[in-house]
Amino acid sequence: MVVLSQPVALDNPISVIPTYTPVPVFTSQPIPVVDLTDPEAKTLIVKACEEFGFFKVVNHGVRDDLMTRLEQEAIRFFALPQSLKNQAGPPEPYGYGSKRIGPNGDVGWIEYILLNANPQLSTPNTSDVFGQTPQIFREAVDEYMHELKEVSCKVLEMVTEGLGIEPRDTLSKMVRDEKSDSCLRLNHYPTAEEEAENMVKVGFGEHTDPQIISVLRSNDTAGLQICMKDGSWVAVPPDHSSFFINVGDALQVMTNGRFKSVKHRVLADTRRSRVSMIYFGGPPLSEKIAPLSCLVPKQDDWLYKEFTWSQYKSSAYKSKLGDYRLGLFEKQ
Ligand code: GA4
Repeated sequence: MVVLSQPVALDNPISVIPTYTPVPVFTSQPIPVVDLTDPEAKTLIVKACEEFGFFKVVNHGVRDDLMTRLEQEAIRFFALPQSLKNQAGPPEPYGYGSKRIGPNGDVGWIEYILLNANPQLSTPNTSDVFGQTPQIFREAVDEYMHELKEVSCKVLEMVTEGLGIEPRDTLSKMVRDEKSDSCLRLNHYPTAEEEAENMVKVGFGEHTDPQIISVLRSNDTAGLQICMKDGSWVAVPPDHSSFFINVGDALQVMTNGRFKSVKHRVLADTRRSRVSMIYFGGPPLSEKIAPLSCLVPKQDDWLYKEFTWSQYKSSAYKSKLGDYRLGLFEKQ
């Protein structure tokens, strides 16, 4: 496993990071695990998306060395002097960010790089900072994104099959589209001292992901928690060789609320730093998002108004992390 050799402090003049009390990890935790080679996988995925909006995937077919290669590139970047890293920021929304998340005052114990799947949409500065090894970094990113797009599409095709939707690429074609607005987030959560007894810093505050699907891979440091339907939080035991899949807001809308966009958050660890890489599969900006008519034929039964992904994205960027973003698009 790759670890940062030296603890990195976040050198950004924001002192107040919110804190939470960590949730105990339950040994009999209920998070579903789906083996993608299991003939029953599509049924299990639909069930997990309905009950949790979240599940772990094993036997996904992505080579371990591809994941560790990108992780090593990320670690190499995060270990650079702050002044160099800052040259790849601020994130608008793509590029390097430290402590500040989004444009509306959210903060967390985190530094990150956000990249669009389309390299032309990422900040020019990002490539400058990777100046010493730009091809190596970009190759690792491109290869990883290519594989993760495949995993996302495979899962989305299992979703459509499990729901009995035809054609089976109804959802995956939005992510496969060359104009798909997908992105990759590389996160580094440095270790954090306990603030007061049992209180740790919040790495990434609670939120749902706006896109269709998110695929997360992390090192073996804990921190991710998901919110259950009853409002309780469950700690997700880390597993560097598996992927964790989230239902995003757009998929909640397209299934008319049958699938839940899962609320989740990350707490800093007191002993080890966490590195995660998340692929967000999004539709093209001009794509219309609405409940799928094959699932909900009568528009009167739609819980959401139709919107374009571009409209949803700009509305999301006007919101705070913890806001309920779909509220604006619900039918009265
Ligand atoms: C949450 C999911 C993704 O990480 C992200 C985030 C984005 C950002 O960090 O720039 C947002 C957040 C995320 C939702 C609300 C807005 C936008 C920060 C924020 C406060 C890249 C995304 O697409 O939406």
